[in-house]
Formats: sequence, C-alpha cells, structure tokens
Amino acid sequence: MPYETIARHFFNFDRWLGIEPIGNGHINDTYRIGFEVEGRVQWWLLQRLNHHIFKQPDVVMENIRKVSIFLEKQAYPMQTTAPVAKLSGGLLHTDAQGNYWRIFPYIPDSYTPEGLVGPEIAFTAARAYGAFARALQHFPANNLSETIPGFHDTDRRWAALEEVLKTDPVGRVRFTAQEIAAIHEALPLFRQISHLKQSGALPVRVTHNDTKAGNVLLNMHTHQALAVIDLDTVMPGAILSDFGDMVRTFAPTAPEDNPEAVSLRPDIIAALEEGFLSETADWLLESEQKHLMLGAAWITGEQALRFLTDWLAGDVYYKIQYAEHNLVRTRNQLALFRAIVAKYA
Ligand code: GN1
Ligand code: MG
Repeated sequence: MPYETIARHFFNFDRWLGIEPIGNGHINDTYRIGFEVEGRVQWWLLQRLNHHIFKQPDVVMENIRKVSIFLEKQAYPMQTTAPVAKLSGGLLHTDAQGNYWRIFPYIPDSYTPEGLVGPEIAFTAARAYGAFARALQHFPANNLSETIPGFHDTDRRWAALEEVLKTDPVGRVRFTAQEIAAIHEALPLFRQISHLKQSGALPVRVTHNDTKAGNVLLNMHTHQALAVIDLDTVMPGAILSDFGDMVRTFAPTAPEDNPEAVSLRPDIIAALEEGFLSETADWLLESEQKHLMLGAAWITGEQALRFLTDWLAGDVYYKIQYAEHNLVRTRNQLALFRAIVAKYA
C-alpha cells in the first residue's frame, strides 16, 4: 500500500486504517489518513505538494515551519498546524515518482465555510484572517522566501497573458475574444494597485495570500474559528489581497465556477469588513483600510486574469474537471469583478 508506506516514513504505528480524499484545492492533493497506535486511533492530514507549481518544496516547508513557530509564540487565538517531521528528520518525503509528501495535524470536528454562509460566519472567518495578520505583524518579511515568485504581482501576470496571447499554444485565442476584451477593463485598476504599492500606501507585510473561504476551519458545533490553514503562500505581500480574496469567495451568490450569473451579497461584505477590521483597525494604515474594497476588485480581476491565462495556455496550472472549466471560471470571475467595481471600487 503506497500511502501506508509514505505514512510510515513519518510515524510508527500498528495498524493502517485507510485514507480518504478531503478538501477541494486546485493545486495539491489532500487526504485524511488513519492508523492505530497501541489500540488508539489517530487521524492526520497527508498532502501531496504540487512541485510543478511550488518549484522549491523545501523552501515552502521552511516558510511554513518559521511561521508556525512564530505564531505559537504569539497571543494567537487559534490552533497552529506545524508540519510533522519524518522519523529520519526533514519535513518532506519524496517517493519513487518524484512526488513530495507531507503531513499536518488533522483538526477534528471542523468544516470550511464554503457556500452561502451567513453574516455571522463571514464575520468569524474574517476576524480569524485578521487575527492571523495581526499575529504576523512583526514577523520580519525578509525572513520568508517567495514560494511562488510574483504571486500577486499583477503586472507580471498581465505580461504572462500578453505572452500567451502572442503564442496562442492551443489555438483558443480566436474563440475567446469577449473574455480577452473584458479583462482589459481591469487594466486601469491593476495599474492603480501597482501605483499604490510603489507609493508606500500599501506597505509590504507578511500576508497569507490565499484567504479563501476554504482555508479557514470552523468548529462544527460552536462555529468558532479553529485554524487558518494552507500556509504555502504566506510571504511578503499587500494586505488588500487578503481582504480581497475573502470578498471574492464569501460574498458571491455562487461559487467561482458557477456558469450562471453571480451577484454580490452586501450584508456579507459588511460582515467581512467588520470582522477583519476588528483585528486590524488599530494597526493598519489608513490608506490600507480605506482601500479594502479596491482589494476585492483587484484580487477578483487578477483571478479572472489567471483563469483566462490558464485557459489560453491549455490548462497547465489549475486542476480542471471538464474541458471548458477554466473558461467558465474566467467568465464567472469577470462578472464578479464587474459587480464589485460597479458598486464599490
Ligand atoms: C488555488 O489550491 P487552492 O485551491 O488552495 C490558488 C489560489 C487561487 C485559488 C482559486 C498556489 O488555491 O491562488 O486563488 O486556487 N493557489 C495557488 O480557487 O495558485
Ligand atoms: Mg491554496
């Protein structure tokens, strides 16, 4: 059993109980595993780290290790999930196929608040991400590596789109004229963000960079926040993207790959702002606080740009479930971008 063999690099146990896939990430593969040690059942989270996307897996693990240790020393109101070391040392197991595996604590009785959650849950999740940002406020940004260079550097992502428009590797450009025209509407806003970054109005901070609804764990019974997970992209960034990704994933009436029209839920946006600011209003700059919704437009537009680029490149980055998945995602995010700009940005 290959999964059991992987797990045995991390733990000694008596009896393997099995494995099941969990979560719905677009990049890594995540499983819950179970085994027995001296008659006691243990559950852990096993994950295959996608090394085609995270090209330096050791650097990712080193970032996560540093951040987890730092958080554990703060007055941090949630659980941390530091990766487990192998019995022989090191945080990654490489299998014969060259895949990278790691293990994290599994947090029982938890769920991620995806779907049409109400304002109380949105508030709780945003407060959790706010508490995460607060706890890392004094973490020296230059101690972290960029696990994906230029992750939220939208100028760089725009250049990648231009490149794929030129090379058109799978001949999709001519069927995508509407979406390509639509993404150009976002260009002035992307420029505005670059300008705010350069001017110092958006200082470099240690940010999570993937604060979607699926990356906060809540208690199944009390609905309190248990943990902020998926620290693969914790690195220097701008706080607006962390707020923006919450709006992008909590506020719409449908998920990011829904082919029908999406609209925004204003009560959720208000709750996200309230929750996030309850942990950040006393230390974020005014120029950051007043641009939070600009962050929502930015990160939604950037997500549209990323899905569109991947569609035109031939689906080389995001996992897809059907042929036009990335195109459907692009249209959804473009519609959401327009809705945010029309009302807020
Ligand atoms: C990816 O793998 P997952 O689902 O946590 C992506 C995010 C996107 C998100 C869109 C490393 O996150 O940046 O916002 O898909 N992660 C990476 O759902 O690119
Ligand atoms: Mg992620």
